[in-house]
Amino acid sequence: MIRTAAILGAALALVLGAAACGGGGSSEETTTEQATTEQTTTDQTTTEGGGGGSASGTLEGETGPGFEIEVKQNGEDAESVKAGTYTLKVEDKSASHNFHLIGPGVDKVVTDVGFVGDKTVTVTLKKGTYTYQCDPHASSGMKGTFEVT
Ligand SMILES: [Cu+2]
Repeated sequence: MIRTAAILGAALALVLGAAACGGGGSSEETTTEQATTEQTTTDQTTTEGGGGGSASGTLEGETGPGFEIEVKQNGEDAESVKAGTYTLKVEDKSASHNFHLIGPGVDKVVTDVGFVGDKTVTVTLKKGTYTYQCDPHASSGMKGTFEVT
């Protein structure tokens, strides 16, 4: 009799359970609020001519058409004007007259005899008395004065 040896092979089954890799860390989103900085730029540069508290403004001169000459400030006859730098606008209405301003630091013929029209100049007025005149007729009284304080 032939004996058959039965070989029992043992099978090893290795069951590797796949480890589920769940539950990952949730990343938190951090929202940083940015503060809004309002930049209000108030930068008004006031330029005043002369500085040191001196005044500025406009003076209006007029000569002619008759034998009249005058200087006005704010529409009124200039009598007392504060020291400072002024725009002097002269209206010359006659070819027979001129406009000449004389005073401390100023000796300016703004319009000539023969000229008719407007001329604008800048004058720096200091304390003292200023005379405006028409040269050919100053001796006849075609002149005036104002004080600068
Ligand atoms: Cu004149």
